[in-house]
Amino acid sequence: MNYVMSDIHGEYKKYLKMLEEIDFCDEDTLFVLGDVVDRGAKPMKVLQDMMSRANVYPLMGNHDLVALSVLPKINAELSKGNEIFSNELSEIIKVWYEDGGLSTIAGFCDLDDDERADIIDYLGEFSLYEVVDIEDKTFVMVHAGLGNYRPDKKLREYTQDELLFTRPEPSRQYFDDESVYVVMGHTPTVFINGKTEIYKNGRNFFIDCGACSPKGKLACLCLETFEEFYV
Ligand SMILES: [Mn+2]
Repeated sequence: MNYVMSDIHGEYKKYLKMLEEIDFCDEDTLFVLGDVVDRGAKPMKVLQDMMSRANVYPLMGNHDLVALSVLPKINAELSKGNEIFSNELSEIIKVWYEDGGLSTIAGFCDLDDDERADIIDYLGEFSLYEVVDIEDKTFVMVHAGLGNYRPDKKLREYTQDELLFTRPEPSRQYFDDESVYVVMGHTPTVFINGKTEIYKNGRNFFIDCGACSPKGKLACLCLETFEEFYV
């Protein structure tokens, strides 16, 4: 089976519980639609688990993109034995802190040299979108949506900003072909319809159910059956 989760945001316990809930096995595939890091307590543990599994495909979220740009700078200071707050990095780190970066930075600083290098390499492998054909349907998966959508625009022509930071109109349908579905995270469903459940509108699925908020849930969608799972 093919499964999709999004916006895990460091919620390691919920992530592991969800893998149990869906009986995730080597024959299955899991797509993680970005924002693995920040906010929740253990983003490094989530990343390390994901990278240990060949059947987990990571997609980039806006928070992961920040991590990929800043962690190499922090790593360079740590490798030299320097304090990370005692140089020009401190201003960048402060901005990231204010957007939930504390657990990512703290967890990263606790890792050894090899583990830090692995995290940076892994973040560098995150793709901007994935397309998968399942039976008679095609699923386009992307963290935030297809910003500035045009029917004739190829997926590879979208910018990082358009794919990772956009807030799409939920009812906006993409692609004339009615077998093409779009699965997105980034915009918590509670902001769309007030519910912490997967929000479906036509051929759009919004699956960020706010795993890192007190009343939120981690959601998982099975692409074969459209079955929904929550922890
Ligand atoms: Mn996001």
